[in-house]
Amino acid sequence: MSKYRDPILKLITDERPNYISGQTIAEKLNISRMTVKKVIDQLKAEGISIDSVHNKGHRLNTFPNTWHTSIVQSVLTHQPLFDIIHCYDSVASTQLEAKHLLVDHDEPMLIISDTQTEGRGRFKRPWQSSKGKGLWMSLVLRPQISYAMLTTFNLFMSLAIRDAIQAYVDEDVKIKWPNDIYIGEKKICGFLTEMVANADGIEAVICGIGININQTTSDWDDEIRQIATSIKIESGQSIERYTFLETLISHIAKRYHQFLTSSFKSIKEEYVAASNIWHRQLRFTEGKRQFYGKVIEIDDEGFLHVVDTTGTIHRLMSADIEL
Ligand code: BT5
Repeated sequence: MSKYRDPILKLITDERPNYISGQTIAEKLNISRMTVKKVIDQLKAEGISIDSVHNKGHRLNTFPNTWHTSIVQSVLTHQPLFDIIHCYDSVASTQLEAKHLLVDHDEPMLIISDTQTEGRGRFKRPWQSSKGKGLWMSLVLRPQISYAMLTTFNLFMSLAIRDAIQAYVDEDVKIKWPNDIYIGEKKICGFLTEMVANADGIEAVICGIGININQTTSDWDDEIRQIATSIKIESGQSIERYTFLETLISHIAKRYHQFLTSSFKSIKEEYVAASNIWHRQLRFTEGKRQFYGKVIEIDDEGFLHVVDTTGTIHRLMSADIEL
C-alpha cells in the first residue's frame, strides 16, 4: 500500500464537497501527478467512491461504509479532545487496543474498529459488535483530576451519548444509570469507563462506547434480539456513520468541558429528566448482593438512593439494574 494513500484520502476528504485537482494534491505532498493518479485508482479499487472529472479533479462522493483513519481525521478536524486517531477493520476489543497504545503515547486518542472479536461489557460480559453496523470506540482522555471526581464522569458521558442519539430518533432516548442508553425497554448503547492510575493519581481514563447504529434484528443472536435496538430500527433509516460520529464527538466535547469545569449538580436536573429508572420496582445487583427496590433520588455526587422492599435505604455508586 502506498504511503501516500492516507494523506491523499485526507486531502480529498478535507475538500469535500468540492473537487481538488491532481496538480494541487501533487504540489501539497511534493509528489508526481502520476503517483496521485495511481493512488486514487487504488482507493477506487478499494471501493471508496471518488468522482474524477477532467479539468476539475477528484471529489469524495459519499463516505464509505468502513472506517478510515484519514477520513475520521478530516471529519473531526475541529474537535478539541484528541490528536491521535486509529481506525481498524477488526480488533479483539478497542478497550484492549487503547490500553496497549496508551503505554507509548501521552496524548489523548480515539480508537475505532469496524468489528470486535472480543468486545466486552462490564465484568467481561460479551458485547456483540456486528461488522460495519455500529460504532465501537474507545476514547483515551488524560484529565488532571482526583479519583473522587471521576465518579461523575459517566453521568456527563451518558448525557452526551443520549443527546447524540436523540438527534436521530423521535422516540425518547433515556439513560439507565449508570452506563446504559435505552429506547423504551431496549438497549441501544452500553459504555464503560476504566482508568489507569499510578501513585501520583489518574494517568488515563478509557471510555469504551458501543452504539448500535445500522443493525436490523437479524444481526443479533436470539438473546440480544430480545433486549437490543439500533438507530436504524428506531428511525427506519440507514445512518451515515461518519456524520453520526461527528455529532457524538461534539456532544462529548461539550459534556467533557462541563465535567472538568462544573459539578454534577449543574446538570442534575437534566440528568434526572433523561433517566428511565423512576417510579418502578427494579432489581439491583451490587456485587453478590441482590435486592428489589425503588429509586428515591440521585444525589449531588451522582450516587443513587434506593429504598428496598424492607424499607432499608441503599446509597449506590454503581450497580446492575434490571428494568
Ligand atoms: C456495557 O456493559 O453495556 C458496556 C459495553 C461497552 C462496549 C464497548 S464497544 C467499544 C469498547 N470495546 C469493548 O470491548 N467494549 C467497549 P454491560 O452493562 O455489562 O452490558 C453487557 C450486556 O449487554 C451483555 O451481557 C448483553 O446482555 C448486552 N449486549 C451485548 N451486546 C449488545 C449489543 N450490541 N446491544 C445491546 N445489548 C448488548
